[in-house]
Amino acid sequence: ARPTVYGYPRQGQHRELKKAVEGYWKGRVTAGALQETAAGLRRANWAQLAGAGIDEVPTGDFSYYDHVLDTSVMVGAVPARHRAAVDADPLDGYFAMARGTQEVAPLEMTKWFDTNYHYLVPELGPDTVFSADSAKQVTELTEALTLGHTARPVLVGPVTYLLLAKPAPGVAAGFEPLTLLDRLLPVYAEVLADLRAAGAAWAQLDEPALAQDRTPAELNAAARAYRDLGALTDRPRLLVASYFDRLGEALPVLAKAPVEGLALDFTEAAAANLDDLAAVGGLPGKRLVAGVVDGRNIWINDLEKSLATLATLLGLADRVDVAASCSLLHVPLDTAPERDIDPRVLRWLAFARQKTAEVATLATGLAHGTGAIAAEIAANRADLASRANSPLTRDPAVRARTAAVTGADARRSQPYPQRAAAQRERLGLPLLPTTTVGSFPQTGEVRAARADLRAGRIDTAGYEERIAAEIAEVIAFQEKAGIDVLVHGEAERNDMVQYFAEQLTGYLATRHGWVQSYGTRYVRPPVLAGDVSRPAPMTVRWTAYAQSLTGRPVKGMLTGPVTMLAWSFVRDDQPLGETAAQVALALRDEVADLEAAGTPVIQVDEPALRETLPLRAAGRPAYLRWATRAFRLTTGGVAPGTQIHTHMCYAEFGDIVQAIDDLDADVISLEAARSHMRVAHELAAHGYPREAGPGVYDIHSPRVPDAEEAAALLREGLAAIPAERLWANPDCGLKTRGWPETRASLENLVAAARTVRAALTAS
Ligand code: THG
Ligand code: ZN
Repeated sequence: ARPTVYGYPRQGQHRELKKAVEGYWKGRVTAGALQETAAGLRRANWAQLAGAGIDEVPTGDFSYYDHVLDTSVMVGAVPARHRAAVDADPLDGYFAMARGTQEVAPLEMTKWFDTNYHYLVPELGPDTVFSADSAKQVTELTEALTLGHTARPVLVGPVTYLLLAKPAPGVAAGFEPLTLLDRLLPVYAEVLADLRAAGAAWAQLDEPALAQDRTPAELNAAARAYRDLGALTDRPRLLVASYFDRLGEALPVLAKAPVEGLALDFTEAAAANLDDLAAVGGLPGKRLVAGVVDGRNIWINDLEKSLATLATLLGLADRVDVAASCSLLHVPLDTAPERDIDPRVLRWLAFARQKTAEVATLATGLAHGTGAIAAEIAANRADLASRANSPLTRDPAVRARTAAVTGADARRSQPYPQRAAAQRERLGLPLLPTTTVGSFPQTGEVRAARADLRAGRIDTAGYEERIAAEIAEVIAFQEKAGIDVLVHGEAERNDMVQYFAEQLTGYLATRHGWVQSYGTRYVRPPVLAGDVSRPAPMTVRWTAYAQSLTGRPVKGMLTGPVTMLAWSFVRDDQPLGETAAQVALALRDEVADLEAAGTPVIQVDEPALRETLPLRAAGRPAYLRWATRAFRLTTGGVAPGTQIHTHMCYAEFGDIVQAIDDLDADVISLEAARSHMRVAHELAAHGYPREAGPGVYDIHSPRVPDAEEAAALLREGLAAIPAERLWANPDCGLKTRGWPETRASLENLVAAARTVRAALTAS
C-alpha cells in the first residue's frame, strides 16, 4: 500500500501565487518572475509531500487561475473571441479567458460540484476543433521528475470536461457538448502519449462528474471513452478518479474498462462504494486508490476506522493505495501557523499538510500492520476522545433549545396576504419599489481602517468613527438617489460569513486558513466546532445608527443559516440539519433584536441555498427540508408587519423553485440581468405567490446600464410578475464595485423604476 494525493493547495503559505499573479496583472511583476514564483511553489509542495512520505506526487494540479481553464487550453478549446489574445501571448490570452478584457467577455464561472471552488466553464459548439497542447502537463511532470520525484500527472477526465461545458454563445441551447467526445478523445490520446514519452508511468484522469446521477447515454459515453483510451498502446497506466460521492452506476462501467486503476471516495460514500465494489466482484488486476481521508473538511481522521475500511478493501483489488478523498485544494495548507486557536482544539484539526501525514500513516499501517503506527494510533485516539468529550463542543442550553423547537416556531403568525397588507400600510412604498441587495463598495479607506485597527495604528473608537462616516455617506447617497428601501452598506463587514462567525460562540476563525475560491480570490472559511449561540447582538448597532439618519425604511442585513454552513467547515459529529438549527436560532435572536430596535425590513441572505444542493437527487429532499426549516426558524418569529427579504445569487433556480417558495419570505431578490429575466419567468411558471426583485443591473461587470436598459428589464419582469409584487434592484451586493459606476447605475435604476411606474399608474 502506498500513500498519494490528487492535488495540493497552490497558493503557498503566504498566498505568494495571488501576489505574483495580481502583480503581473498590474505590470509590477514580469512574466519570468511570475513563472519563477510558480515553479518555486510547485517545488515546495512536492518537497512537502515527499517529506511526509508521499512517494508518487501529483503534477499538473498547479494552476495560475483554474485547472478547468488549463484543460480548455490543453485541448485547444479557446473561444473565437479570445483567439487573437491567445495567439498574441499565451499567458495574457489565458488571463483574458479568465477575466475578460475591455473588448471581450471572460468565460463564465461556476461552482466546482458542491465545493466552494469556482471553475471557468468551457464553451463548446458543433464547430469546436480540438487540438492537443500538452506543454503545461509535460513541463510540470518534467520538473518533478528532474527533482527526483516519482510523479503522476493529474488531468480533468474527458467525460467530466464535456459534462462541465456549455454551448458557446450563439450555439443552440440544446447542443450537448458530450456529442464532441469522439473528437476529444484523440486529443487526450496525444497528451497521454506525450506524458508517457516524458516519463509518466501513471496518469490520473479525474471524473467526479461520474459521481453524479447520469443518464444511460452518459454512462455509455464513459464506457466508450475508457474503452478507447484503454485500448491505446502508447500511454501511461490510467487511474480514473472519482470523488465527492459514490461512483454508483458508473462503477461497473469503469470496473469493466481496460484501465489499470480506480480511485474511489471512502469518506461519506464509503458504505455505498463498498457495497457497489463487492457487487461487481471487486477490481481484480487493478489498482484501487482509497480516499479515506476527507479532502474537503478539516477534522483529523479516525485512523482506526479508516484502517478498518482499508482492511475490507484488501481482497477486492490487486493493490490498495491510500489517499485523501479529493484534491487538497479545498482545505487550507497547514495548521502550524494558527497560533490563535486554542491548542486543545487545534489538535482536532488537519489541513492539507496534516492530512498528507495521515494518508502516509494509514498507508504504513495498511502495509505493515497497526504495530508499525502504534504511537500515531494512540495519539489519534486521545485526540478524538478529547473532542468527543469536550465541553467546548457541547452546550446543554443550546441543545435544550433546539430540542424544544416546535413547528409553530418555523411559521409566520399570518399568511402572506395579511402580512402584505400590514407591510403596505407600515412601509407606504410606491409600485416597483427600489432597493439594493445590501453591500456598498468596500473602499480602500474602509479596508485600510480595518488593517489599521488590526495593526494597532488606530483604536476601536477611531475605527468606529470611520465606519459611522462611511454609513452616513451611504445613507445620504441613497436618499439623494431616491431609493425607497435603504441599506447601511456593510462597511463594518469583512466577509458576510466571517463577520457573523467571529461573533458567534461555537465558531473558530483561522488567521492563515486561506482556500482558493476562484482565480486569485481566497476565503478563510471559519470552522463550526461547537454548539452555536449568540452572546450579544451582532448588527443592531450599525443598523439602528443608519435608521437614525433617515426617515426612509432601512433594511437589516443578515447571512442566513444555510450559507453560514455552506461557506464554513462544518462539524462532522452531528447531522448538518442540527447545526443549521442551532445557527438559525442564534440568527432568530438577532432578527428579534433588529425588530425590537424598529427595523421594518430584514433581509436574510441565502446565496448558498442552491449550491449546497446534494449532487445526487436522492439526497435532495432531506437537504431541502432542513435548509428551508432553518430559514423559517430564523425568520418565523417576526410580526406580520415586519417584511422579510431574502437574496440568492446564480441563475440555476429550476430545481429549487419549490424550496424558494417554501422559505415563505415576503420578498426575494435574484440574479437575472444577464439571463434576460429568466428567473422571473421561472418563478411565474411555478406560480410564485409573493414579491420578487429579479436583478435589473448586472453588478458583476463595471459596465453602467442606462435607464432605458434597466427599464426594458423591468418591463420584461412585469410580463412575468404583477406590478404590485415586482421590485427594482441590482443582481447582487455592490461590495466589489467602485463608487462611480455604482452611483451612476443606481441613479439609472431609480429613473427606470420611475418611468415604468409612471406608465403603470397612467394606464
Ligand atoms: N464569502 C464567503 N464565501 C464565498 C463568498 C463570500 N463563497 C462564494 C463567493 N462568495 C466567492 N466570492 C468571493 C469574492 C471575493 C473574494 C473571495 C470570494 C475576495 N477575497 C479576498 C482576496 O482573495 O483578496 C480576501 C477577502 C478577505 O480579506 O477576507 O475578494 O462572499 N465566505
Ligand atoms: Zn448575490
